[in-house]
Amino acid sequence: MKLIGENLNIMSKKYGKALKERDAKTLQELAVIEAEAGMDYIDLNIGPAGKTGEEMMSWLVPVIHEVVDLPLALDTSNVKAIEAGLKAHKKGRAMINSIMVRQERMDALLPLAKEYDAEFIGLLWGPEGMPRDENERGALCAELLFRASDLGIVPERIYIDPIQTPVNVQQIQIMSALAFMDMFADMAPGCRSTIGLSNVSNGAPEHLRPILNQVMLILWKRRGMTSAIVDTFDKKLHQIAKGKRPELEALVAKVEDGEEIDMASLSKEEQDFVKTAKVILGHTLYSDSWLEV
Ligand code: THG
Repeated sequence: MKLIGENLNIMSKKYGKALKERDAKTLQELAVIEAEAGMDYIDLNIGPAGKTGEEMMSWLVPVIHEVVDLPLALDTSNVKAIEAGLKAHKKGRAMINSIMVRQERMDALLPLAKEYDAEFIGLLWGPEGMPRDENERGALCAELLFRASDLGIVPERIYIDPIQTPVNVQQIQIMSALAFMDMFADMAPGCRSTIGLSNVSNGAPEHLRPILNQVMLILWKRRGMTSAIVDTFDKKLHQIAKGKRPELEALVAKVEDGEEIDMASLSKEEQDFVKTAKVILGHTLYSDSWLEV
């Protein structure tokens, strides 16, 4: 799986402040950490960024490319800021993060993706907001692919994002996003996929976020997800993404397939993975203390 580092974002205490203060050094240090951690892209999440977005993105892209050669994911709802980022992006192919399946967003952004030969994330968020089930996700995906192919954009440039919701809010939404991924390969050959993984653990206690993210990644990986937007500082997560923890992948698959598991024969780490998989899959109700029971 390709990894997109999420840490350069306006919500972050340290890096959000650095963005607002145009503190290049702090942001460049993060970019180098992300590259050394093996990220394939760096997400530049400047938020909606109102009037300052254009100027901020024009400044930020060359600042980051001064120290790393990675492609950058331009993460903002501000069309002018996206365009400014595309103009400033001279190393490799930029990524637009993201294009929603809404008329005005596609009208504004798909032509830019074509003009700059950029990759883009197609977010399955429609005119009525979040899709309710896998079929609505499928319909939104089909519409986006149709519009893109109409402009001559090839599937290889497109990353579909079925939207990760927090586990402590709606387990059912996670099930429908997973179900969509089961049909995705057939409906969109050659197309790629991605997911904002850390959303799954939003609002969970800080020390429990990594295991939620890790187990969720296994569930996506099992469905052929080709990339994910992730926490650069979670080393175990990277190992899983790169296929270096096959025993944990096999264990989560067993839980999903309803196979008998002898908990007493497992290590503490393995037991925690089993319990967490059961919570995400809705076999167990979410509570902040699921590992203790
Ligand atoms: N899909 C797409 N793009 C996305 C998302 C998505 N971009 C934004 C977001 N979701 C993915 N990025 C993040 C970045 C940070 C966090 C979660 C998702 C996060 N940060 C910690 C917090 O807020 O508590 C820590 C912040 C800090 O660094 O201090 O959880 O779904 N296409």
